[in-house]
Amino acid sequence: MNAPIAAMTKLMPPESRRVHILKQLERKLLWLSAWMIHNANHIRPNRDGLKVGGHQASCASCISIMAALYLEVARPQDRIAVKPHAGPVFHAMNYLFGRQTREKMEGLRKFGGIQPYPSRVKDGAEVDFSTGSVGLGVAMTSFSALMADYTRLHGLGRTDLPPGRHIAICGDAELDEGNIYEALLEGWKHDVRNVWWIVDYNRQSLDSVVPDRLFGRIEGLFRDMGWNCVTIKYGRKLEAAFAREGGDKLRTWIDDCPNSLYSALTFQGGAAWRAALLSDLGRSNARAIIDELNDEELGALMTNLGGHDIETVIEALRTADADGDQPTCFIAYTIKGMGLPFAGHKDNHSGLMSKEQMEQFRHDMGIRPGHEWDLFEGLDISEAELRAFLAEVPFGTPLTPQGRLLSAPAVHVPATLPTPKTAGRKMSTQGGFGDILAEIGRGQGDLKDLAAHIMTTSPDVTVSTNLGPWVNRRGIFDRHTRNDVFRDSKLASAQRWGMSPKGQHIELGIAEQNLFLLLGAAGLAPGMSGARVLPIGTVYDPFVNRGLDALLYACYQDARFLLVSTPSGLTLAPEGGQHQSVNTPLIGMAADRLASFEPAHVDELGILMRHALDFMQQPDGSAVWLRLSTRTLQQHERALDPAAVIAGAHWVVPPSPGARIALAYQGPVAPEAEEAFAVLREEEPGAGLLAVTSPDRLHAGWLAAMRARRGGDRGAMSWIETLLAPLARDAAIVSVLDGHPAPHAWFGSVRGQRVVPLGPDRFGQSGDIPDLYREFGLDADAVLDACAQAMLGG
Ligand SMILES: Cc1ncc(C[n+]2csc(CCOP(=O)(O)OP(=O)(O)O)c2C)c(N)n1
Ligand SMILES: [Mg+2]
Repeated sequence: MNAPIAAMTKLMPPESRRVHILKQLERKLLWLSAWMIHNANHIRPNRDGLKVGGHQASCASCISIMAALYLEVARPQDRIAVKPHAGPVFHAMNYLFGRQTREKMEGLRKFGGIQPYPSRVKDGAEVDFSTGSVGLGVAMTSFSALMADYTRLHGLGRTDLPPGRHIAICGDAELDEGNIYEALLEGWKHDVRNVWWIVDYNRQSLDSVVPDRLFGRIEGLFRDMGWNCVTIKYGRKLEAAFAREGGDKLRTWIDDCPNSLYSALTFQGGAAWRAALLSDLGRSNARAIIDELNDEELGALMTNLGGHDIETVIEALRTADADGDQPTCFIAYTIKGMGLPFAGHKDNHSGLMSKEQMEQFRHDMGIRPGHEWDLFEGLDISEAELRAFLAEVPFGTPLTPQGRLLSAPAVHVPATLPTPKTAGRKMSTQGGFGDILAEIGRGQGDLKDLAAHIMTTSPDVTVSTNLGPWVNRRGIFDRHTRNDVFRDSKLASAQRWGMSPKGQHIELGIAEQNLFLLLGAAGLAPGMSGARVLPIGTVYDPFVNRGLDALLYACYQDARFLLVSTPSGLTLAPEGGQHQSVNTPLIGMAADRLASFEPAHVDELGILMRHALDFMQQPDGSAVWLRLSTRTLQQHERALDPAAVIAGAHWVVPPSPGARIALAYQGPVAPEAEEAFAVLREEEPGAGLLAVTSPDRLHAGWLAAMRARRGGDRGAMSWIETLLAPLARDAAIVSVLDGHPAPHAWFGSVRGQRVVPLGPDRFGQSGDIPDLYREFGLDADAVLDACAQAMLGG
């Protein structure tokens, strides 16, 4: 550093010195984020000719917001979701704190490098929330705040750590996502607190500049939902200009300036600003403010928005911090691409600086070639002073000696769960689920601890998915105790819905995305709060589709929970229409970090519920999904091998060696399969009957075995291969499920056998089960026809 400048700046009073250092660090963050993307696109060898990509403009837009938050206001216990396209700024910030490596940053968007969008699982413990599918990370903070209250009020987790805020830095276009408003409404119902959303209001999305006056509407929405709303519109330079004579006219001019014109002028620079301003204000007393500035200064003044003025941002955040725990939305006006050559250009979302532009930028930033990654390059402060500053940043202190990712010991799950006595009875899997959970809810003996850690939730289908008996025992969660008026008035109801901080069920409104966001937040409780929560969420099976992106988002973050979707398929017959689900078994197979099952009988269900509660706690486990039904089936007295049920299938009637046919069923169509099987056996005494509990697990096991064999482990064998081994090489398999038939179609590839898979590929008819099973080819006749077809090779 230039010695006289250093001496001069050191003489500044402490507060201005502090601001000076912050501004230097903003430069560093701007440089590193842009360079990281440039390096990935223009410096690293490119093997496939594909554009690597990155979002330099999105990063530039939120530099001051992130610097203010991370370097001044945030505390280690705060949990922060960073808008997806600012991932590089986030990584650069961690680089400042010594929590990110140069190698990783050089590998941005490369295999094994850091992800384009912050990822909990892939980028490591510094990432509190993954982001990428816009809107979800923002809403997630509201649910994680709710969970933080839940775990604290239940005495779960780290009581030694102070409560933090749950903060989202979000793009303005994220507020177009409907899930944001669903979450706002739900948050209001639950009186969430300690949530901050800081909107990077650059008035640009991907394609274009957003309409004017939109924010008046959005601000109103936040206020209506009980949020505090703070607009950070202008920076200090502009405020000072407004305070001068004629300044009011300048303010009115900017306030009235359409977003697209403001963006275009920003891109064009000082001369364009002057022309536009003089044409409107040239004859007014605002002219003096304009005339005394050269073009560069005028451009700087006109783009001095609040979101780029770190002092203004810090002041706004600190004021809200002092105001308490009310949810707060900050609307920070910014310019997309601020400080970069394409600032304000409407097409800049995916724009990358050219090599020439980057060269100029490097020069302007005072970075010598070969020193691009050096932390202290190009700054007018000494390394020692910078290090001393960073050492004092509150967020720079690790949350715990182990870092930000907390953990919680596993809760013991007894070897068997209290499964209802079913001998000689008819029962549905949904009924069995409710009964088992209600028994756990008694909290007797070795179930006490397990019961205390379970948290249930449902989007307004608590009663109709059979969570009622559990809720009656464990109560509804609310930060405030609220009596059940019906109960107090002695009005008859099967539901006892008193609410208290000790309740263990979180009742949600209908929005399914909220269910999955809450399951996601609850499923991350060990890492976030050091609390073991065993979340169980229920939903109607078809409406998994409604929340699907949020479900996949929860799994992508490796959240651990049990999803119970019921009722499902055509089997909920008279409901018809969109209540019938056809595609969900396929989703269960294709979703990563989600093990899905569909038991037919309650003994299988008991095994799978036990497995789920255990598996979701294992380091190499995952979330679990059970697809259930309201159809009551005759239950069997039998001894099951739990390992087979968990691995995905078991022989109800094992085939004879060399058998020419087997019948496989999944879920509530078991009686039709059994009926057809009885007839089939008269012709084919060696035939086998297979109960499939999880095409997902069978398929995953098969893929794994094939991979292992390709890798040299010649003896690797999957469960489906073992199961099908007794059948003749040219045997036929007829399969049936109440869902799209594709999840079974691959059985034929395992050993080259013929499969006739049955299952609806259409939906939408009301009717009773006999009608619908006949119409969609699931009844015993259809199964027998398929057997004949399969045997004949048709
Ligand atoms: C659910 C979803 N839809 C679409 C996209 C593609 N996309 C990525 S960024 C973006 C616009 C983002 O604009 P904004 O949130 O304002 O961010 P910024 O201007 O700060 O880059 C879109 C449409 C996405 N990532 N996720
Ligand atoms: Mg934007």
